[in-house]
Amino acid sequence: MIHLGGLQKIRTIELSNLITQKTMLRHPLARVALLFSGLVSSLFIFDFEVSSSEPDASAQPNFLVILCDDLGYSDLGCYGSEISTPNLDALAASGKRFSHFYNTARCWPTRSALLTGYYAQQIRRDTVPGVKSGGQGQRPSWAKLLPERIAPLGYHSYHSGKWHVDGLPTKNGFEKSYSLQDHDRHFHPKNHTLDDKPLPAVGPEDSYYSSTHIASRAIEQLQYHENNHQDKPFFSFVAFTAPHFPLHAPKELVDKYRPTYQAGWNQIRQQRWLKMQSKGLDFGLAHPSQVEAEVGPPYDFPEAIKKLGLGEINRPLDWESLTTQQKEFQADKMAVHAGMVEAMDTQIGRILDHLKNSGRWENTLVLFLSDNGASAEIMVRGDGHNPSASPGSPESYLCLGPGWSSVSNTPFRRHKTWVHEGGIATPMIVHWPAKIKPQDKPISKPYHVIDIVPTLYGLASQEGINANTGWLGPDLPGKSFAHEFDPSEDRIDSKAPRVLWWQHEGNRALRVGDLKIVAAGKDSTWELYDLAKDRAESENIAQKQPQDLDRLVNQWNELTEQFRKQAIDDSPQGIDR
Ligand SMILES: [Ca+2]
Repeated sequence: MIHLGGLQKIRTIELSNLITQKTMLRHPLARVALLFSGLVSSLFIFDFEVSSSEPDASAQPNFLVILCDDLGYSDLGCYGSEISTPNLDALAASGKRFSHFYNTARCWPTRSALLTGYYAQQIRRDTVPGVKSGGQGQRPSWAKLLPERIAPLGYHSYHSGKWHVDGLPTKNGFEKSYSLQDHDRHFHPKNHTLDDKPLPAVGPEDSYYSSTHIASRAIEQLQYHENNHQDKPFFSFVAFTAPHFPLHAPKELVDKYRPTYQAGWNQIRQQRWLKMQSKGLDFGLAHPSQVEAEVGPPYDFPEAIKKLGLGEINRPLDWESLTTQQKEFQADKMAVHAGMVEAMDTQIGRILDHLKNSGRWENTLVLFLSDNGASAEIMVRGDGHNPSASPGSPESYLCLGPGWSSVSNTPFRRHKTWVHEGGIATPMIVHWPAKIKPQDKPISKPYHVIDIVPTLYGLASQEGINANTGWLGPDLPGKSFAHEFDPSEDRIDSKAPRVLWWQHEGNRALRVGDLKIVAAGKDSTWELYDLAKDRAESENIAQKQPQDLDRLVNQWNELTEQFRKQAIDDSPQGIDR
């Protein structure tokens, strides 16, 4: 049940979500909260009806969620890239793109948020001071993953690729899992599991490539589903490890892209920006963000720079100031990155073909997104780096670095781990022939990976999350974006601004409507931007609008404290619901 604390929270913090989220409106106490708040007209009362009918299995959609790793905002053709991504471009052309979709800036917090519907700090999957949390944190018992939530609704769930969530996939609702746990080898992984049992290490003679194998396993699982649960819907979670470092790609693709990137990062970034604008992604900006030449990788590994040789450079300096050796080395790195993205797109095409051939195409909702922005990191791990090895080959260990990640994140500021737009903005494609009408213009309302659980659960249950759902734990901070699929659907939208919160390694942000406060690093001061006209985060208006700054900072502090309290509470009975 909701006690007073829960009610207070709904009224003060979650109000914007509450007004738009039918699921919460169905709770009788949420109704009372709204009626007393005086902020809703009587029209909303039509949303209050509770349906108790069982879901109609024939109408329940299948879900294919494709999450990739460290892909930048503009790395797909349909988001402005020169990289060939025909399968994802076609998906976007017959579906929709989101222009303001967000992740959490890092691998593991995004995965836990995507699969639970909570901010990672609420469930101890990103650092909370004084609490055992972060990459090694264990979720509270109430923070279940989506597969366990939708199993009672008839769904069978499958996982293929990166995991990076606490616990094992098959102990968390996934019926089948291929888990690639070796994050240092795209060609010959040493650690990977099938249904959580170790597989033999892949030998050098094997033709294994991560994206190919992840797709093959996903297809195998879908085939298993057809053979064993044909009348039931599925949730397939395909988590590619591309294009995360080390930059490894099939040689023919690296060779294909090598000439392209001789042009250098200044020119490619400008080309992308021009193409983005032609694709409805201009954000009202006159220019992309200024590349911050002094901002390098988030972590220093000076020994790695030495191992990589004189071609490596850890600052995004003007391309023309680079030596010939640096230009060649850097251009090759981007060629491998592009090869990884194209190879992943090809493998996504195989999975989509399987859906078409198995009759699941019409009623499968496909989501594609990235777990964080492109990375400025530079390091050498795994089997090390052989300077004489061909770039992108198994003996090489290369990272994108800040020069090219500034291109991948065009037109935004900063990179993976930061919560400026470059770290947290992701391309997001949705496709569902049965329900989604193709739309050229991107959906520009802000959404976040915390919104995926409310969306998918709502579609699976055909009702949403309500008092009868039996969920333990705090109210979900996210809201469904399913109404965006069909703009003709009657819907009264909230006038209240959307509130989104971030924190990662001292980097902090809060977006309220179009205003965003952001700070880089634990002790740094807050900056304030109006994203409606300055999504490049170029003009800090903190001094011009001190009241807005104070209001947002207070709100960030309140939410942070609320999430900290939730993170320490393991007992379902101690939680508001
Ligand atoms: Ca990542």
